[in-house]
Amino acid sequence: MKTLVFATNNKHKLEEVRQITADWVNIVSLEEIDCQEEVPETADTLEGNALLKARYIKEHYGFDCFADDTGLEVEALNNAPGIYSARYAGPGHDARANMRKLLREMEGKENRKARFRTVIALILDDKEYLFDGIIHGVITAEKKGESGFGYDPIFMPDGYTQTFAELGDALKNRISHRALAVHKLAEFLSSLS
Ligand code: ITT
Repeated sequence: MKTLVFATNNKHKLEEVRQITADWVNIVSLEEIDCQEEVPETADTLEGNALLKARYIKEHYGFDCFADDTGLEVEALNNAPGIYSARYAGPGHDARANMRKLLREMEGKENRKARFRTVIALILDDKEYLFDGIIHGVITAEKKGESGFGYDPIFMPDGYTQTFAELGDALKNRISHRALAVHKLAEFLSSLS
């Protein structure tokens, strides 16, 4: 089985990707390679940030690896918060404050369309590859559900009547932006062997 470092400090992402990839790749966390740094995310696109994170780990630790950068893009807000999703309400990763701000910005808006977009950057044998995954949905009027993380309680994917946080991890990990990107990564890796 292939072994890859997953360059993320987000333990929810790590858990999701481990569930999605279960039996075809051995995922090593940053903790396991003794990396405690906040990896820089200073680019202005998801692609750029995913590459920055992966390159940082390759350069400083020498491992083949991949990174995920994800944004929630809301149509009525000109695709905000986008690359600023993690710090929408200010520095830090306070999901409650971020959701509160987004719900406030959406008050009175008829167009509730939004999408989650994940870009995965893979560095393998000194080459770089990108894979993406998009899921369309709407921003709900209030938070609902307990599972998942981040904006999951206010995002309802198209074709469903519950938020990601109500639908639960198993369903989310079958249909999500991240699952779609991870499956592209999987196809690519299996095409090599
Ligand atoms: P790493 O950069 O260390 O991977 P991060 O949490 O900073 O972790 P991002 O830069 O990709 O990750 O930030 C995206 C933010 O968007 C993240 O903090 C979450 O709040 C939110 N987010 C990402 N994926 C999500 C998902 O599947 N469901 C809900 N919210 C998500």
